[in-house]
Amino acid sequence: MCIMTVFIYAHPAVAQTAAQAWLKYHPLGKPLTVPTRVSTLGQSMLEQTAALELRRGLLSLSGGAPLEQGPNIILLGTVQEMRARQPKTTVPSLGPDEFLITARHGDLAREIDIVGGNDRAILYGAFALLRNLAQGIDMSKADIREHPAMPVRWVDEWDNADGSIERGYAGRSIFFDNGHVRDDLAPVAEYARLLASVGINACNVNNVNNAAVFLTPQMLQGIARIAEAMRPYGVRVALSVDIASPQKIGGLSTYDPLDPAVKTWWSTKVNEIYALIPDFAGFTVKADSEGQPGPASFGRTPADAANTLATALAPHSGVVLYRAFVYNHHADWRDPKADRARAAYDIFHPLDGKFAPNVIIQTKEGPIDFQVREPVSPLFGGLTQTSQAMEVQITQEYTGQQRHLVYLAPMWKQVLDFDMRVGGASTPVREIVAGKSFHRTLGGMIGVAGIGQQAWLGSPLALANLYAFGRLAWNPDLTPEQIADEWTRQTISNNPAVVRVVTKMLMQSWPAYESYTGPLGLQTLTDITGSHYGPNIESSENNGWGQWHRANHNGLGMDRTVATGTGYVGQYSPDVAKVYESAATTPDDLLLFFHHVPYTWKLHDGKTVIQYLYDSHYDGAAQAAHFVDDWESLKGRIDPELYADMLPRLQYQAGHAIVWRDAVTQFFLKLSGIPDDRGRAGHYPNRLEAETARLTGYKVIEVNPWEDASGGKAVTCHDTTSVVPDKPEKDYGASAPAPTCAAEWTYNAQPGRFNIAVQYFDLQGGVAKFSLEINGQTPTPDASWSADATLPTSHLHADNSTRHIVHNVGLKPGDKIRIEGTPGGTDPAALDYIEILPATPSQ
Ligand code: GCW
Repeated sequence: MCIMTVFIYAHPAVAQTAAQAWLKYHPLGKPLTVPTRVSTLGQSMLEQTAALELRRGLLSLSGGAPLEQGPNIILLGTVQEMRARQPKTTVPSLGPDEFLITARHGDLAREIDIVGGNDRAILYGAFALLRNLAQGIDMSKADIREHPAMPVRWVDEWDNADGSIERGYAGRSIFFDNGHVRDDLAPVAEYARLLASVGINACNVNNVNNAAVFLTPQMLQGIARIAEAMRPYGVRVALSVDIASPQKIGGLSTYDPLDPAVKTWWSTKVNEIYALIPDFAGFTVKADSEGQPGPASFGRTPADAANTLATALAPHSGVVLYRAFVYNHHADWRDPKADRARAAYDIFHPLDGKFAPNVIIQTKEGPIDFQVREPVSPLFGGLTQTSQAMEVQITQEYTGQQRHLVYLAPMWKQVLDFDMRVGGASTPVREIVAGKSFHRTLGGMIGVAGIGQQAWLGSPLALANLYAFGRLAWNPDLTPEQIADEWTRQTISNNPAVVRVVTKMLMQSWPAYESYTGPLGLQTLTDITGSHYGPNIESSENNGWGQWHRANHNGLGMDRTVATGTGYVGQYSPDVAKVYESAATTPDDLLLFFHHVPYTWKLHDGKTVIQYLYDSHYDGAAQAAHFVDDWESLKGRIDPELYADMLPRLQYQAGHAIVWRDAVTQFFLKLSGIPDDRGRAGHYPNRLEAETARLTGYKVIEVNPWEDASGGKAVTCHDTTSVVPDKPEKDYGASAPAPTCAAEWTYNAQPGRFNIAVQYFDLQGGVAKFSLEINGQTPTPDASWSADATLPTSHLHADNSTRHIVHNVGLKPGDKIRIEGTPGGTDPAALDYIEILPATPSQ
């Protein structure tokens, strides 16, 4: 018997740490319920990592009390090691990544055994013990046995070699810079800790677009260093590959996947990779999609391409994740039968059974593209002889880009629980992707993470999504509430009142976002050809991208039925298709995804579609405002830095939810001609529009799209009457002194104290300054502010329309309210309106 005890532990000095996420291990303020002496039975790297993690966590949870030296221990080992040590005790056989945590109480000593089916399982057991302790759970009688539901639990990064990140909202890459792998990979190791703590076992480090450069010898050397940094945490590295690599970087004249020279090129390349990275996980492929090259150029199928890669990887036990995200982005929008939603099933279903055993088809959760709500992709039910993985997006491309709080676990959970009814039997997606339904050995979940250098995901609460992704891939039976509760306890506080508030906010956030950005299955009504952030309702029409909602004067929604529409509904099993084929049985929240109906169509509760659109946008924006109140209720009960970091984000969201609300409701009011029966849409009685003010220097402009500004107009301080999309305006930077412009109104309503909301456009390219005066006086300290946020695009529209509130201002009839705007750089200090609201104290 050999009991190894490692005493040395040093904290690495890392700028970006896992403690910025949920691995905080706040002191519990009470004695720990487990021994704090940690020993390992074996010497493997992962077992040693497990011991280090435990010591580090226990030290911190106990508030720095020295770790015990006595007979009580936490003992770590594999099944074989435990059996050898304790021949008289039955140690059950465990599968890969499966662990056991058992407390035993001898006469003289207390012991917690963490037993793993493999080395990595010991690390997972260690993290599980710490997770429980950090939540204040008594572990003195621990008796836990867990195994992951699915073997493939990967995160994908869309990082480019230059260090930018496609659809990333947290700064630059932790992996790459300027065409190279970074020298300092300490943050990569910290990321691997985070991933391992929730059971994620591989990380694909590069973008699925423009991937060829990642297979060059120089880059692979760097990738090997990344693999080394992640290896101690059992996180294997994978790469996205460009199917044209044999031609682009290999010097061949073709990349036809069936060409013998191409096949040899891939085998040689794969051997080169494994010589550097023996535990390399595999390849991810985006081909024939959104401009990426693919097998179609040679008349070959995705199976031909996937199998060529799979053959090269098979001797090393590597896998191919071939993405089903293949569609024609030049579709004919005038063709009522054209339908992007059909593409994945149309292309991949006929290939079922033709893929090599180490190929996994990676399908986005819905048939379009990570919209705020979509039905489940029918392809999950359409591949019964092929391993499958479900791709979800942790980075919030279409769900508020981390500037809006949107906890996505409830959405993922609905997809996982959805029963595809294949063959008329119960086949929920979670069992299909786990490989259970159709007896596949591979399968799993992939989360597009988008982590960057700014505190991983930019906004602290957004990290609940990364956490939830790992937890659901490990155990899809967990509920989103449970996961939110766990995450909050580890990240913010164990105080039940705090946990209640934060969990409630998280749980309400996706429904809120859905209701102000795209209810009833309309998808996110955002700028489809641009940033995917603010509202731009017509941008999805009249182009080939296929995210159509077909709204016109008479009705809206896309007819995807078999009877009269695109036939998409027929891709589901008969049990599911029956529900979606008829508007009467389709759930309201997907109605407009499947059916084109008049605005006066009655939903299941009798409300018309148009009235629902109005109500949901007003309710959703009100909910976003409540998040601010909820957060304010935590003042003094949570870490002040976290409080101060999150508050302005939620205030911003509340303002931007109003921008969304007004854009969508104004738009549909005009298009349908049917008024809001509660009189709100298009009527803003407390609003003073900038275009109606007495203007000094400011010029009135038409905003494009018109619904992105109140009344379609704004004023800008630059000497222009139109704004060219995405072209910077005249630069007032260093050379010319910035002019100051002013808009002035005379107040003529009831006297009293009010909040004055100022709606302005915070454009990229400079920091404009604003100030508000009443009768020439600055009324409050918050009456001067800078437009210094980083929001998408330099085009003046809803992406950057922002609300600043000046609190508790006294007003009486005849008062002059004046806003002065000073452009900065290319930001023209543009204004939309001011709104006079009931007073609240400023925070
Ligand atoms: O929705 C689109 C994104 C692209 C992304 C693509 C994909 C990586 O807008 O940025 O490209 O999905 O999933 O391949």
